[in-house]
Amino acid sequence: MTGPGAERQTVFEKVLIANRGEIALRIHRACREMGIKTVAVHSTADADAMHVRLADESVCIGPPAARDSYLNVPAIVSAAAVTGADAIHPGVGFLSENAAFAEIVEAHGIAFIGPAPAHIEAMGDKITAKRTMRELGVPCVPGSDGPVSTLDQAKAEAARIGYPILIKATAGGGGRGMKVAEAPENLEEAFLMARRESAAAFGNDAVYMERYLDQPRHIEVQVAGDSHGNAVHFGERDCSVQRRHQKVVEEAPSPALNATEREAIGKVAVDAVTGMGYRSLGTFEFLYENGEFFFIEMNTRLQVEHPITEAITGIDLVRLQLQIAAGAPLGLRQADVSFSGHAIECRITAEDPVTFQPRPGRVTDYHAPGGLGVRVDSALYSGYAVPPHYDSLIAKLIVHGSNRNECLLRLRRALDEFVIDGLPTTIPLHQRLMAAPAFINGDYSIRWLEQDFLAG
Ligand code: MV4
Repeated sequence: MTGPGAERQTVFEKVLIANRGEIALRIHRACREMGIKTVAVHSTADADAMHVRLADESVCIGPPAARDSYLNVPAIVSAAAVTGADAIHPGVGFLSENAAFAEIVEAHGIAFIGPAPAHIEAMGDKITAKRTMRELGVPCVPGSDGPVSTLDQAKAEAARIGYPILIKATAGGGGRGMKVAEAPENLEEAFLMARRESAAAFGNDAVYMERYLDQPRHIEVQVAGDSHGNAVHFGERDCSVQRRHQKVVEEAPSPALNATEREAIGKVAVDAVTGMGYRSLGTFEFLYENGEFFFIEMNTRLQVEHPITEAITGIDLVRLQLQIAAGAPLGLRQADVSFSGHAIECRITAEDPVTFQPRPGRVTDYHAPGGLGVRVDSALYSGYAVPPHYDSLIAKLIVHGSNRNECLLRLRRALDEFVIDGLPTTIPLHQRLMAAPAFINGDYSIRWLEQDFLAG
């Protein structure tokens, strides 16, 4: 499962960053600190982007629409070939979990900074992912052990699993193609709707069934495995504060777990990484309810919320990801990973803070907060025009404190200092969230933001 040249070198000379915005900047920073040259690729809408300015070289790969630029595989691979990049970092979103892209990159003798294509593909198919995990001893949500293709089969499975039932797309993720059946009389409609939505969204109408968990928390475990059989975990993140499957706030550690649960879930994830021979950073997503963990999905990429894990462990995860992709051993054992304090990330988007309508525009004035324990990952600057073509995330505010309360006090202070003028942002939403009793008490589920906080 090692990439080309894995044994030959310990670090890359030049990395092409196949992404944009704050994450492209984050990857550039890791490369620069490692003495690695960077190539920025960008659409015509991103010619003035911060990562383009900072990179050693840049290549325009197409017009604004992502499908013509950041998803344009021939343009990206050509840019790598022309600039002599020896590796491509896909960032998050876009091509980061596209197994065919990883394969094409490697076929061109360029290292893909991520896992083996076979692992991306296996985890991209949610039934294969669950089956793999179940065989490795990872607890999964009770459900069908494979696709459910007929209504009769769905009825039989539902009777066995018990209601309420959730029907999910095999090709899914992000909540599309998901339908709940509360009782037997709702099953037919839910089954047919889930299949129809899955076919429309993914070109694949295969679905599977699970027991529906009503008020779980979304808790994910950050792991890393190398090409020498070593694996560690970096603890968990609680990402339950979501709206329409978009994370809004994340924190580490989860306020819901005790030390025993934390250790247990970390061990489960590490054993699965070792069992799979998985190489790279990865994240195991679990639903947690009534003291029980259930695996739902594995992400085979760097995640947007990785900085909170960096804050509590002091480890540069992007540097580690680059080293692993170059074939280096992890260089740390589980006992070397120590956890300190508490971290919270607020995702700030260029959206109306009440309606969540995207509001791109020009930043007329910008001032980022600072001070002890405050990190801002953002590609914004005064005068920058946020383009309308992409995700509305414009800044991540990551605050670390020696305990959760100190972290909260510091986060409120940092939010009050943050100035982004010229366009509406979700900073006021975060200010209200950080004053909400349920958040302060750590007492929230995946339903809380939409059903209580925003509804009430
Ligand atoms: C679930 C669930 C309840 N029960 N599975 C949402 C997208 C996909 N990643 C999995 N998702 C869910 N799976 C069972 N058996 C509830 C969700 C879910 C959710 C999960 C994590 C974070 C936010 C969520 C919001 C709505 C639904």
